[in-house]
Amino acid sequence: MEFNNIIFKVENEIALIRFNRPKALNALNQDLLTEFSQALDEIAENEEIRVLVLTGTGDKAFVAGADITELAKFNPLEAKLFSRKGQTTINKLQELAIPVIAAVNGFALGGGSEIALACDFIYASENANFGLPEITLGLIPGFGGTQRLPRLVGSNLAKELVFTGKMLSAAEAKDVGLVNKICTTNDLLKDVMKTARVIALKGKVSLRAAKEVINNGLNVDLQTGCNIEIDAFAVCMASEDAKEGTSAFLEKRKADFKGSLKG
Ligand code: CO8
Repeated sequence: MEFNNIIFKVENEIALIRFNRPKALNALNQDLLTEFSQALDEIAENEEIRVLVLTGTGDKAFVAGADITELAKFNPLEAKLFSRKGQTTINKLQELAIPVIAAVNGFALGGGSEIALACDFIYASENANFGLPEITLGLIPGFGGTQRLPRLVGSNLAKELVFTGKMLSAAEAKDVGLVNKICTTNDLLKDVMKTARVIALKGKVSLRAAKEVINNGLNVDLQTGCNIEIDAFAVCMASEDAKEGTSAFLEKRKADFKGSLKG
C-alpha cells in the first residue's frame, strides 16, 4: 500500500510510522488519518512485527493536532464522523497486541497529544510540548483526550490543561508522569529504537500478555486484575519462550526467544 502522508517502514521486526506533513507541522487531515489506520491494520496482521514506534517528520512537531484548515469547514455531522474516525483509529492503536512507543519530537497538540496518550509510553525531545488547546478554538478534544488524560495525570491537572489550553513542556510532562524519558533532539529516535530493540528481543507471548494484563487491569478492581494476571501467567508458562527462558537461566546462557506464538 502506498502512503503519501505517513512514512511506514519495518526494519529488524520494529515498525516505524512517521507522520509526514512537515509544512503543516504534521497536522492530521482525513487522508493522513486513513493512511495511519491502514498502516495499523497491516501491523496488526503481521506477526513478525514486535514493536511499533511513532514519530513525526522534522524536529518541530510530532503532530500539531487535527488539520484546522480542514476542521474549520466541518458541519456538525462531518465533525462527528471525523471524531469517530479518529477515535476508532486511536482505539485500534491502543489495542495493538504489541508494545507501542511514542517518540515525541516537538509539538504534540490536540489529536497529536491524543495519539501519544494512547501509546504504551512516551520518550520526548527537550523541545517537546504537550497540550489539548481545543478550548482556544471554541472546541473540546475529540480524539479521546478528555478521557485518557485524566486517567494518566489525574482529573484536576487534566481539567486545568483542558480548560486553559496551556501546554506542558517536556520537563513538566515528565514531572507529571506523562513522559518516561527526555532525550536530546538528535538522540530521541536512537534512544527509542534502543529501547524498542530491548523489548523486541523478549518473548512474544509474554510481551503480549504483559501489555494485555496491564491494560485490562486498569479498568477493573485490584483483585479482578490480579486474577487476570494469574490466568495470563499460566498461559505464558505453556509457551515455547517460557521453556527457553527458564532453560537458558538454568544452563547459564542467554535466552534465544524464537518469538513463536504457539503454546
Ligand atoms: N492544522 C493546520 N495547519 C497547521 C496546524 C494545524 N493544527 N498547526 C500548524 N499548522 C501550520 C500553520 O498554519 C503554518 O502554516 P503556514 O506556514 O502555511 O502558515 C505551519 O503549520 C507552521 O505553523 P506556525 O507558523 O503556526 O508555527 P509556530 O511555531 O508559530 O507555532 C504552533 C506552532 C504553536 C504549534 C501553532 O502552529 C499552533 O498553535 N498550531 C495549532 C495547534 C492546535 O490548535 N492544535 C489542535 C487542533 S484541534 C484538534 O486537534 C482536535 C482533535 C479532535 C478533532 C475531532 C473533532 C472533529
